[in-house]
Amino acid sequence: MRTITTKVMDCLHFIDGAFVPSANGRTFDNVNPATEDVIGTVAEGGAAEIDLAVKAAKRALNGPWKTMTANERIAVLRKVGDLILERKEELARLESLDTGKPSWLSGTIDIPRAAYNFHFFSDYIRTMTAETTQMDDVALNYAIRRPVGVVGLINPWNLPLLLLTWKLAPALAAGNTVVMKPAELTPMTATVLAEICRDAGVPDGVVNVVHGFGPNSAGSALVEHPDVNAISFTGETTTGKIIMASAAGTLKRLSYELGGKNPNVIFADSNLDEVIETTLKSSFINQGEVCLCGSRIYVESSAYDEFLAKFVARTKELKVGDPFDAKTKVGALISEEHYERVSGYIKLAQEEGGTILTGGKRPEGLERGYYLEPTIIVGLNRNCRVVKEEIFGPVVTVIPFDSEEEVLEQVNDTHYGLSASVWTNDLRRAHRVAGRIEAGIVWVNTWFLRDLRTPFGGMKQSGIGREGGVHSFEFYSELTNICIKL
Ligand code: NAD
Ligand code: 6OD
Repeated sequence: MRTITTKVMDCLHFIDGAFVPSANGRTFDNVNPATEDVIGTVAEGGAAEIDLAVKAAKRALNGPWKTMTANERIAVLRKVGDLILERKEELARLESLDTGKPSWLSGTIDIPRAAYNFHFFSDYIRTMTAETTQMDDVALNYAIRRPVGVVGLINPWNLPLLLLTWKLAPALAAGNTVVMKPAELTPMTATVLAEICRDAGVPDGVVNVVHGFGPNSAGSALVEHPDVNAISFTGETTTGKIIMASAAGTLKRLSYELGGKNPNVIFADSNLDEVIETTLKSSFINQGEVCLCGSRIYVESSAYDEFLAKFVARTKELKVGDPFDAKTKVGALISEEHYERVSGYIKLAQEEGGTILTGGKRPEGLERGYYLEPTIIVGLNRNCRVVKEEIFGPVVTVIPFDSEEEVLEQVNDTHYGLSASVWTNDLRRAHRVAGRIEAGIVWVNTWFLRDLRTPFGGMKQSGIGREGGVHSFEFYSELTNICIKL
């Protein structure tokens, strides 16, 4: 039984320009994962609230949002970005209270990037050109873009505002109206975002937020609603499969950013000190709760011992603890359930014959909160579940390899295909290996370096479609080709 000890905020739905409770008054608790305190209540939406929100979004498609000029829409979207920056400190605090991530991380990555998503996509509108095709002197074709309609945005808890705005900004830039279903574990910044959209001049009904759970709740009601034209979903691969089945009845357009089990491939000729500093981030930033984190680390045998010695030593130096301590590098995991799941994989690693070189347990002195030490495991092979399955926590496996062929075979032996990073100073090898890895994103000698114009997404069971730049507009718009006989 938890009690409210530090009230932060209660979260209501935002429907048709107003903050409202659920019709039946139901709420659920919002827990701070770093303290296990209840910090507020959240309105628990269901089919009724989704229906109200979708009706409002449908009406708004033909309201002032439709008649706004492109310049007016650009100004509104820029203003959303500006207001996110104006409220950066508050949003960073809320994001860390909701997720357990270090507040310096929210303040330097999550929130600025949320603002940039709006600035980027509002600027992008100006670069859009219509596709034209001329057929000798017989016909001229041109394709006009129009909004898809009402779009449902369903999000995970790991980068709540960053990922919500990564969808919302292009959806609005393309003229759609939206119903967002934030993750139930992280409702606060989405609620503030709704207020920011209103304050920036987004007309009523264009942006709606319905809180609640996934299955048999707000999430599934959004997916099944006949007046929702598209769903953009980021979350687990297994959830993606369920959503695809329930979206089939209304044949919805789907965009999927799903799970991963991303490899880092480190050749002996790379600059090991640089590799280690970046690998610390790609392994443990955000408690390893980033879909792009590299959790399978392959190191060329001749560099394996040196890499491991340095990597383990640097990992032991990472401070785990209070998200509001500026020295903290690893905060708390998102929930008790997730803590148990990740801990279960650490136990499994030992049963599968692995050796834990560092970490694997709750840090001493941190009895409350879902804290787990960054964990490095060796001695596992490609068939172990710990090497195959997404753990989504501060846990990595390190495996030696002897040849390019051998490592590529292991790297691609997975049903995931989100991202990878390759470390080498051999230019030809960099191109060769990067081109053969089955992943939507391959970084060479870096990690998580993002240019928002580039295609973002996964192959195999890590996703369907791409987001970013024109790719986002492809998803969030419908094309009509007009053919004129000359
Ligand atoms: P999740 O799939 O459990 O939940 C994601 C969202 O889907 C939540 O809002 C949830 O309420 C909703 N949902 C759950 N069941 C639903 C249903 N039946 N119908 C409709 N909505 C439903 O994922 P999570 O635990 O919140 O997030 C972690 C996962 O997200 C990891 O697998 C991670 O790799 C993935 N992820 C992927 C990316 C990417 O860009 N590829 C980015 C971030 C996270
Ligand atoms: O940087 C991005 O645009 C992005 N979508 C990051 C996703 C991270 C996953 O956890």
